Amino acid sequence: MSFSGQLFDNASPDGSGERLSEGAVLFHGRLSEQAEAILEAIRTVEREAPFRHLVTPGGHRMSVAMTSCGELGWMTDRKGYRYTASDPDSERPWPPMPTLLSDLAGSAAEDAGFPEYRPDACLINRYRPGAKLSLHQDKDEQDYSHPVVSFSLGLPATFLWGGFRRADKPKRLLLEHGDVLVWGGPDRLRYHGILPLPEGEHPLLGERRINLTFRKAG
Ligand code: MD6
Ligand code: FE
Repeated sequence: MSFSGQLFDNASPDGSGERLSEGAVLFHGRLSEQAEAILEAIRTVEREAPFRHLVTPGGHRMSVAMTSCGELGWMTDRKGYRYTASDPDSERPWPPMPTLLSDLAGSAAEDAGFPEYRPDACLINRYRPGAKLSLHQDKDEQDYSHPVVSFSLGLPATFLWGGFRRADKPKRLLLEHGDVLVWGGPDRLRYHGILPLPEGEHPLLGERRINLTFRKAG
């Protein structure tokens, strides 16, 4: 039947996700069972590397608070966006990436069609109501052949899924607690962002949304 081909095209290689385009798959609620263990892993990271509001090269304080774990951490200041091997606040290496996190990211990447994914950087974003992330490309990594894997926890947020030019009108997508988004291949350099987080109270996270993005940066 005519629609069966379409259903097939919209599934991820392992059938459990929704294919958004050629290189992008959304797995709804994939992390629901592991959410508390993931939050515990984040607490171990933030004890060593607390969340902080970074400053963009243009001098704006970001509304999203960030920290990192893994061999490399993403940061920005007046000098620009980059990855560093140590936390500039403590001058110590970034905390190691908890195995639970790298394993979950690796298996999601595999189910989306990117086997053998070994992220070396995990950026952790914390949103309170009103916090947003303007349209951007993830392009501070060395090699764009590796996908980005993103975990969402807590309050739902509207994700802007754009094109390859900043001016391309983005689609809107709701990212909810437990969702995993994997994107790479031909979609790797799409513009994307997060609309201001609406007020709300999540049973596990309260007035917060946490997003983790895994990359192979070095
Ligand atoms: C966020 N995410 O969801 C921000 N980047 O809070 C990102 O910037 C992002 O979700 C690359 C790939 C997936 C993402
Ligand atoms: Fe991004």
